[in-house]
Amino acid sequence: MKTALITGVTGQDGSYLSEFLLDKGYEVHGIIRRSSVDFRERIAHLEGKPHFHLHYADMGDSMSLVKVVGMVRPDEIYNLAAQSHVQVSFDSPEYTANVDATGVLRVLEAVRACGLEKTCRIYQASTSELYGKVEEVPQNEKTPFHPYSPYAVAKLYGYWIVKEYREAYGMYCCSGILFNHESERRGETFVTRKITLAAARIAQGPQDCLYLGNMSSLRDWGYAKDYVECMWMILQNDQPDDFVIATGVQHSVREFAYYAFLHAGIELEFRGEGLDEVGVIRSIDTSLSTVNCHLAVGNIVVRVSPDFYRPTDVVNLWGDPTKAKTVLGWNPSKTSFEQLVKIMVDSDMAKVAAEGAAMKVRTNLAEYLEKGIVK
Ligand code: NAP
Ligand code: F7E
Repeated sequence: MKTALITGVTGQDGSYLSEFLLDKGYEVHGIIRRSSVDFRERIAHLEGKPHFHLHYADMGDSMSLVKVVGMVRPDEIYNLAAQSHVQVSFDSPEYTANVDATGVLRVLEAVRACGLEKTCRIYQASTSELYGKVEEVPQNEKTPFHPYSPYAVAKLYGYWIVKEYREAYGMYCCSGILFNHESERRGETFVTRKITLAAARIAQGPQDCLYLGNMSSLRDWGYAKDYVECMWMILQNDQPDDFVIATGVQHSVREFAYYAFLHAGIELEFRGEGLDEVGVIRSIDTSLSTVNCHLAVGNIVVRVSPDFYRPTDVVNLWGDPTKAKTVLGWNPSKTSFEQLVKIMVDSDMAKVAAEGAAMKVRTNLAEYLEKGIVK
């Protein structure tokens, strides 16, 4: 039985990768922190399972990493832990560098300190943000990097230190240069999830308007569940190497919003430009029982806020997954853009409906308590 150690196990990718590796028969160990940014709900269903184990450690604490690596002695490490929000990296650049850049070095050194450099394979979660202010479209493994945020600069260090340890010490360590990948487990402040949650809330009532930043930004969005398979495939390859993981299809934030709202029963029309751009309701699918009856054609439900503009924004990401397809046999077209939007909206429609039902129960209970109907 193979043993894997996952940093960032509580995150979107860590949770899917844990499920994937458990299904493959791995013993899975994950690193968690005392204070999680997101609640541990993504892995709650795995906790207590026989081959799933959690350990406290932190990417900023070498000693804790050495201890866990020494105890687990993994065959494979998936280094997914990061301060992963690009906009946040402008507010906390030093913290981002410590976790996303030096953190990678700490993992590599932990493996060496434990004498596992000849046996342990390491996957590093690299990113399309390395292409940043892009110098070529679409981007592949040979496209020059031009990082365009503190996050990207930190991740560039991670990419190069992995390459360096591969060449200097003959370690089996690789970077997956992943383009944006989303899911129903995506953090709620990333643009896709922010949109699908808002579309569900606006359709069902509890929200009036969604505020976005640059809607013209272009991304190559894939499904996280498909991408974790490729992370594993990268570590099963004969030779350690770096791979672009992407779908090869590009859409704007505006298009994502259009399809998400459409799936929630609201057709949008975008009017105006820049800060004055708005998303207006063109039509409503009244056959959907979930659509709130207070909505009307002509209502403005999307607006632009400068709060979500970035000091430098990456606006043209589009990946070329040919190498992963041909060398690893990975299928980049398993889940289409339309399917991805549908999966996310369906999940958020159900979540918002459940929140509404729970709220109703609480309100009724408060009323019954007040009237003395229940005690
Ligand atoms: P995510 O949901 O934000 O998860 C990040 C994970 O890192 C969480 O488990 C978090 O733990 C952990 N973490 C953060 N700081 C840590 C620290 N100091 N010590 C230990 N753990 C820490 O990210 P994701 O979307 O799954 O992405 C996984 C990785 O792929 C990240 O490295 C990200 O930068 C990279 N990436 C993501 C994408 C994408 O589109 N999703 C694309 C390219 C690359 P807590 O729960 O304790 O906060
Ligand atoms: O932004 C624009 C924003 O925050 C996408 C991380 O997983 O993928 C992710 O980073 C685009 C940007 O993801 C809003 O300006 C408009 O151009 O969803 P995002 P990201 O920055 O691409 C890469 C590959 C990673 O490696 C990262 O870890 O959408 N945008 N309006 C907005 N973005 C956000 N968050 N919120 C808005 O309101």
